[in-house]
Amino acid sequence: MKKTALITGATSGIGRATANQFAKHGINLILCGRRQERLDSIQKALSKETDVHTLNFDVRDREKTLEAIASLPKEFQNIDILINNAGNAHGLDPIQTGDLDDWDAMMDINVKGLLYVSKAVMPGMTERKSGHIINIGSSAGKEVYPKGSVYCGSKHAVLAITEGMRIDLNPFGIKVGAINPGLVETEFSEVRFKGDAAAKNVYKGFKALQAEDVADVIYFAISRPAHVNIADVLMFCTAQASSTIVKKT
Ligand code: NDP
Ligand code: 8X3
Repeated sequence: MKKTALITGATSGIGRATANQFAKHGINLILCGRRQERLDSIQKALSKETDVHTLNFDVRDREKTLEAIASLPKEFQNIDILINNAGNAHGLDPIQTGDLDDWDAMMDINVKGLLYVSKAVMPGMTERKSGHIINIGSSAGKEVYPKGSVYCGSKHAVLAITEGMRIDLNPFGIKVGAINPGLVETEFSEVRFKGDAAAKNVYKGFKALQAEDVADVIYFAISRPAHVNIADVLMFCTAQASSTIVKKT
């Protein structure tokens, strides 16, 4: 029987590449994001390969998140796979001059948004005693770099929540894991630097991970046999050794 996956942040980058990869393998898709035009065009493209439903909501909005997922038509209600991917960095500032709106955005989207979406999806999984949740963490969830304290804090929280989910959902046979990439060339830096030219330099002088590289690993994780759970993956491009060490030409 075809599986159904809900992917947050499916309008761009890692989420969109994951949607493409899942569609190729005939997985039914619930694609989430705030940019309706993109949701429509991705739905149009992927509907040739699988069944696609879109949900437009901001993961910061608790009520809208719960309502959107509760509104799913019957054929999309049994969610087998949840990819908690929506998120971004906002700003790159020392803690003493950090912007409060940036801090709110990172904590509200990366941490609380992930919790709200999970809250809506987990009851079906616990009832059916099956499911697979993958949280997109980051290398920033495993180490802290200068000017990244709040983004890194949000991703450390994602990893702690992932471990907690794996423990609490263990009696239900639900798989939980985290995929933690380093630098991935997506719209991430445009968002972090708010469209500033600095974004263009982030991936210059080396070959960063591409969204498709991360999507490959996500698909690998969800396609393992029932008894195998990929609990935690740290992946870098070859040029990157840590958050602060990148070999550039
Ligand atoms: P992109 O900016 O390309 O994609 C981010 C996605 O998140 C978009 O689809 C966006 O959709 C969605 N999103 C952002 N804010 C909200 C919100 N408030 N409500 C709903 N959806 C939202 O970045 P990436 O693909 O790189 O990022 C995806 C994940 O990967 C994030 O969690 C990020 O932290 C993580 N990551 C990224 C790395 C990188 O270097 N790029 C490395 C490690 C981890 P829309 O705007 O339509 O709502
Ligand atoms: C994204 C990777 O190093 O820009 O999570 O924080 S980094």
